[in-house]
Amino acid sequence: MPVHIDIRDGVAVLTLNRPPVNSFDLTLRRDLRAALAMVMTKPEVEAVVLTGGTRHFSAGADIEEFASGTRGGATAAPTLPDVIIDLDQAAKPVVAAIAGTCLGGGLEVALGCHHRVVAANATLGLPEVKLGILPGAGGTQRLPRAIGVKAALDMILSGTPVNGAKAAKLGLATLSTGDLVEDAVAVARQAARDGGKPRLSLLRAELPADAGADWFQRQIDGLKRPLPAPLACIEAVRAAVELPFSQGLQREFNLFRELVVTPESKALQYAFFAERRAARIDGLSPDVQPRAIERVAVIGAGTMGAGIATVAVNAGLEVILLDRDEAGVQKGVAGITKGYDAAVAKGRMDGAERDRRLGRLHTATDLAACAAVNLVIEAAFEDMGVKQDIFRTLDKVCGPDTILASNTSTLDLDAIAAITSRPQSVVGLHFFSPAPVMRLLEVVRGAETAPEVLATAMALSRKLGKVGVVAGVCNGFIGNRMVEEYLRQAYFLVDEGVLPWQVDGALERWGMAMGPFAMMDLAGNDIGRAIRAGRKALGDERPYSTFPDKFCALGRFGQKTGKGYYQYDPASRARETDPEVDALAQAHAKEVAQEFGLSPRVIGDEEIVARCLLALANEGAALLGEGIAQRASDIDVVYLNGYGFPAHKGGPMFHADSLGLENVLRLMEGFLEGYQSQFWKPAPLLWEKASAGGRLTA
Ligand code: TC6
Repeated sequence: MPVHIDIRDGVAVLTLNRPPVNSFDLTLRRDLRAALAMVMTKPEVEAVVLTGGTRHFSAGADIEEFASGTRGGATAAPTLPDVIIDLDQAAKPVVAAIAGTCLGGGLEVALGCHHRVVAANATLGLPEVKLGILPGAGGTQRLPRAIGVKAALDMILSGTPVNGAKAAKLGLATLSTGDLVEDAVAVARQAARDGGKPRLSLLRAELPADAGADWFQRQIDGLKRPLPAPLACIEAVRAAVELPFSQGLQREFNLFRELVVTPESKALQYAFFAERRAARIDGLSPDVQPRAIERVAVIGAGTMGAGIATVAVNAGLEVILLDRDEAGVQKGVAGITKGYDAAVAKGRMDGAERDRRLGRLHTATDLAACAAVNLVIEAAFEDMGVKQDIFRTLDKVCGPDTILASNTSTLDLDAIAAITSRPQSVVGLHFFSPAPVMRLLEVVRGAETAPEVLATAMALSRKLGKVGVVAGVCNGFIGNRMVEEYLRQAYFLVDEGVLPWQVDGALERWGMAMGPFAMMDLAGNDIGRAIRAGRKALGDERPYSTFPDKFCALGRFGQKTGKGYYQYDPASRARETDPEVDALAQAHAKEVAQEFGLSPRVIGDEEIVARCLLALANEGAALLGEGIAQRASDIDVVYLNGYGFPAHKGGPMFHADSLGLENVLRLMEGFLEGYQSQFWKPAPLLWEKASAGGRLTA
């Protein structure tokens, strides 16, 4: 039964039971409405408690319904606002008992109840803005009435949840100190006796007197990006202040209906499911179980190794950090400790927790220390010889069940695996820098990687709080192989006279977190040079702009040298354009124009964006055709979580689909008439899908 009813001494306890997360699909909405109506008619019931079990009170509206329009969609009656009005207007008090996640429509249901009792570790929030919508079931009307307009708008615009203890502090709920449901039953009985607190719908939402008449306008002006959802959130909260409750509610639902079909919301809904799909390994038998990982060794205590060790320690694992000598190891440990100290100083962690985490961090300088761990992650220098030496030794010293992983970003994992007697136990774990911050983890499946090892790596990525994406072996795997084509176009644009900051500006205005030149300044231009040299050494003779190498020769490696394609303020690291770079780029473009006989032309934002983004999608289609990526949506997950692609555009593959693949081909044909036209050869899969009127992400 989606709603379980238990009547205890005059209080009906309704338990939502719609696995996996109690999302309010049409069935649950109907069932809750019916259960509520039924208990209201029972004379022996004087009050109601609504709960959802320990893991999920509710994850909100069923996103699948509005993504696919299935099962009648979110607007099929009874809608969630209809059910919440039933709760709000119930003749007997209704108390929400909240444990686990209480998100979106789940919190809106709780706000429709007359009182809320919450477990300290519950998670309450209105994350709708992250799906390009707004809380459309009364959240923008009731939350300001519960905790004040400013705090409410903060929660609604950020989408960031709070825990139960914080919710109690905000006045959103009463903290349970014992058994949650028993506490809620006690509150319900009391409310039946004294009428309880007034319903939120009867209160007013008011701004503090000192907020100023233009407060809402200032919130709009302060938005990082004026996307439809945050704008509508502000408008709906404004309606809560300015309109009677029922009119505010109507305004909110109308805005919800408009938002749920916007391209931004469609892209964000797609991204939500894409991330969950990425966790699935195609063709893996359900009998394959991941191994338990409790002890990990990380080889290499540089920035990457120390970052990976931090991630593993944070996830509760015992970690041995290794480097060639004690000085190297201690440098890594000092960096990790500094990070924790900063967290303590900022009040994000207490000292005891820091000490517990550091207590899980051990060090060694001899690979023999890896003998008894479940997993070794090698994060040594990016050189095949160095890595093969390490794996040869690991093969000898590690127990037979130890999984051997490499963090290589470009090298051939199969060649590393082949040096061992257990290639089936070798897998790639490609973390992105800085490892504690970046969510993406490419899990590289070698030719011999055993299904159980792959499943373990994917389960580990979840435990580490990362989004794992399976990739096959090729130079650069998914993310970096595609980024090479993106960068190639960016440099070709400079060849044709576009300045680096103009390329970045166009892509950043489009939505990329950082343009390609700023990105290379962050990653290190010398790293880019080494990657290009590595590809050349592997026989890649395709033309490449000479601009980045000329640029590197000047020692302008990027942020780490204070100068790259921009100049950087040493203290704040703020970037500024540099006239020297403009002069270099212009001189370079002049040389290219002479060499290739190019006539000067103006290249605008539209062409810059199209060339860079379609280069990504085309290479993505090639990867998909070669089976390097399991599905197009996995490629989008890589770009959304590792390369600053704007979530509201869905990812490079979704973007190509949004343009229409026929249009994509037409654009590419147009580029065929331009400079370095050989790079506009559409991937076979792109042709295939476009001619069939299909999509890459279908
Ligand atoms: C809203 O409420 C609007 C209201 C206004 C209406 C008018 N719907 O993430 P997991 C599925 S908007 C449908 O792997 P976790 C998920 O796809 C909503 N399905 O688990 C997956 O399915 P699979 C606002 C959902 O423990 C399975 O459940 N709410 C929904 O790591 C397990 O999910 C949110 O934005 C849903 N709402 O994390 C919350 N939620 O197994 C969205 C989950 O077939 N949800 N599924 O792949 C979450 O943030 C997380 O799922 C979680 C659980 C924290 C609830």
